[in-house]
Amino acid sequence: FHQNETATQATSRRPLEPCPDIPPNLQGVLRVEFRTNRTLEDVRQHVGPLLQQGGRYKPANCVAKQKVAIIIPFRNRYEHLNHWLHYLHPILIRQQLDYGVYVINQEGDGVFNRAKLMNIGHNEALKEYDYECFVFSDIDLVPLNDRNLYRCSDKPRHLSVAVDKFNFLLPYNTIFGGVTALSREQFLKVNGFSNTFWGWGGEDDDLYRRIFFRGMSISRPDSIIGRYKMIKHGRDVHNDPNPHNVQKLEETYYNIDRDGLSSLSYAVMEIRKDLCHTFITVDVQAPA
Ligand code: UDH
Repeated sequence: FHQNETATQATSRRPLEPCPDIPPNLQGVLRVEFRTNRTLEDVRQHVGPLLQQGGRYKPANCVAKQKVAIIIPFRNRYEHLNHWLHYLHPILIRQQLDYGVYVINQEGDGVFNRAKLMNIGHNEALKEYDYECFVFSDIDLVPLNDRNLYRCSDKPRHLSVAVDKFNFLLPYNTIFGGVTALSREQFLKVNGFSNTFWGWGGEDDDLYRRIFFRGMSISRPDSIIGRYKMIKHGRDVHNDPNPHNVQKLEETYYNIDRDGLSSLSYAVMEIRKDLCHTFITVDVQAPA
């Protein structure tokens, strides 16, 4: 390097190398507990210094393999959110991702619509950055192994394969709920989630069918890497199991092109940038 220039200055001029395929600082098995009371302020102090406003991060010393938007469907689970942020940010940072965390908050007390919130998260995140990969995650699932990479692969990927609540077993073979990762292309190919699964159940199975009908299959980590701990909670209000959703699974093939990203309609009420996440409150136009 030139005279009067320090080694650090010289390094900062050089274009960054791509990050290694396998992040070097992973820890493997993690200790996770939800008994500690965690406030958002605790989380801000714990992980905030590493983040940029809106829950954004990218590695300083290499170019991340992927740009990943984490989309979380949300209503009234603030305690869970604090646990999730507390555990996930350090993991995602060790995984060397260029990522942002988007919490999509359903306004009001109409019937909940998890899938539509995912579609909205996809669209809103893309307005901010050219994300290539979308990880759709429930708020109450924390991985127990940081080798479970929050990245996309050549197939839509199911990440939460061994959840403690289900004795670390897949409840059924085609399950595609909890935490999933789809590239932008994969998500477009299936026209996103259906927007019409109101209340609990079915929307994840519908997405699995869409993937299958578009000629793709899914991948999963093994059941050691894919272990998760779920935060215990009771059933939410305004999200009862909807018996119509079972019938709707017969209709995936007919609805895939007309019900999804192509027909998505909603109103953004507020976008709030916290240090640890972007919190987007939306009107999903729930049926009266
Ligand atoms: N969600 C909310 N608020 C709600 C409902 C759902 O934030 O009122 C989100 C949250 O990210 C949650 C996800 O949507 O993790 C899925 O919610 P769910 O109720 O479908 O699934 P979960 O696994 O609970 O959280 C299943 C019913 C648990 C009953 C437990 C009785 N012991």
